[in-house]
Amino acid sequence: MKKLILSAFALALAGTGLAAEELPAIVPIPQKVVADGTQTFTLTESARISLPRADKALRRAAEIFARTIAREENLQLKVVGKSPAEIRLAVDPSLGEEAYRLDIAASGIDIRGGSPAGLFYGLQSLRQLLAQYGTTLPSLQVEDAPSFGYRGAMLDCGRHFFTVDEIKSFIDLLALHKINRFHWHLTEDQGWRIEIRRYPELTRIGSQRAETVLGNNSPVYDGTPYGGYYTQKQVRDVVAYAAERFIVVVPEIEMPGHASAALAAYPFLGCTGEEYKVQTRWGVFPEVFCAGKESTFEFLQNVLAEVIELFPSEYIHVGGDECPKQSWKVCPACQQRIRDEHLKDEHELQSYFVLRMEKWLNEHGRRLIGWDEILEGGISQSATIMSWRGATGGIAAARAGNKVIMTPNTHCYLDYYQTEHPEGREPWGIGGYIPVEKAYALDPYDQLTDAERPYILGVQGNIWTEYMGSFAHVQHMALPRLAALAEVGWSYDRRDIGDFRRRMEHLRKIYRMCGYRYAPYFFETAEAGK
Ligand code: TNX
Repeated sequence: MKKLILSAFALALAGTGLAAEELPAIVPIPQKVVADGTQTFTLTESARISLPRADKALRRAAEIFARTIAREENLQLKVVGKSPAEIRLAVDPSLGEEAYRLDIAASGIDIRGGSPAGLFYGLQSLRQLLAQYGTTLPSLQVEDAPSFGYRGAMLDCGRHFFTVDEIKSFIDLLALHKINRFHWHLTEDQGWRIEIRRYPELTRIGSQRAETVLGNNSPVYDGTPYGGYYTQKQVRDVVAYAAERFIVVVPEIEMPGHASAALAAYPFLGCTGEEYKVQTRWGVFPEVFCAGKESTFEFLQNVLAEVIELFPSEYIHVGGDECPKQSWKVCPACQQRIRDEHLKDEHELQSYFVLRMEKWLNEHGRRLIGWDEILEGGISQSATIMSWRGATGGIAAARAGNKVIMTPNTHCYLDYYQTEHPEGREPWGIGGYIPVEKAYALDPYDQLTDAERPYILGVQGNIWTEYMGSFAHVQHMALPRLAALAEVGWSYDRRDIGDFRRRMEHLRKIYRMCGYRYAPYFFETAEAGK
């Protein structure tokens, strides 16, 4: 039997003139939608988009929208300087920075944004309405603004390399979901992926591995060399592409752990200076940057100096996770550093390491983000924590007055399986089980008091790619769970899984039109429940 599940949100709209199945279906759910459905407006082939002023960012946003709509709706919208036009854009500074209002009436479509970013989000909502209704839209009004300022997604390009075109496609996918941060994980044990001019061996040697282990660290290897990296020109291109979609690229340069590839390129960076290799298996490795020698800090600061030239992001991620301390324990230079700096142990040595990097970043006008391990041994007040080992680190950091991005592996790890019995059904994953419903249920404020809440900047989904050799696989893992996390970040206090299901049926049309390889499981459970 077909059962229609209506949320409180949908019920509130049900009396407004549109049948339940015709209610607007925007993901993430807007703050407020009023759909009277008494009138319609039809976008025709000759429709125009007008701009309030000669704003370059806005013009680009309108052009990107027009190009998207040409592909998805087969309409050739024209971007014109000013009215008359059918789609009218305006900046309204009385609205919040990322907020927008969308008004569809018989006389046309008006979108006001608090900034060009807000307008871009209004256009994304219009794009979704066009996919839902086609070119004849019902009259409606949307008022919308995000819950969190940081809505992120991380892609690990260290374990597997993705081309610039694939990265751009990933950015498109984030833009569709109103995600505004792309955390680009660029260095790993298995590959260094960003050109650093001063240190050419990082990419000549560090971006290549001899082969790759098969399966989940089986004894067998594929025997095939693997590698790739982004030139600085390509990085600039990606950063600009993201900026046009109001996405800030947050680069991650891992230290002091996950450093095998850097050490393979420049062995003096390790404690023993012995021969290191770019890893061909997955896991955590004892080859880490030496925290004793000054030359390590000099090297990393020179690397970051190039990184901050490439990335305008206020935040720079320096990793800090999973750094085994065994080499520091037996390294004379590291032990000397512990004595000289009156540190208690190797954990405090890691803090010393991170604090030094933070000081350097701050002096250069940037802020540091690190994984929650950087809490061990003490951190400065100004560091931002990415909480991944559950929410525990994030909660402790918020209580200590540090800013936090919630990305707990209980809800945000998109490399985990999406079904309970994945064998023979899902492509290879790392393990675990995070269905869409689980990601959707993330509460970034869990256990926090009202006073502690402001320390939570937002949420992020993480795509670690040990087991994802292709971009199709990345999409399969990202979608539709990224939509669930986007709704946590944008619509924290107005979520409803039943209504999310209804709306996802429409967003799925865009996934299909864009050729995204989304996972089908969430949609299958909905069908089975009917
Ligand atoms: C932990 S999350 C890691 C990654 C792995 C991931 C696999 C984090 C900061 N470190 O290096 O790829 O688990 O799920």
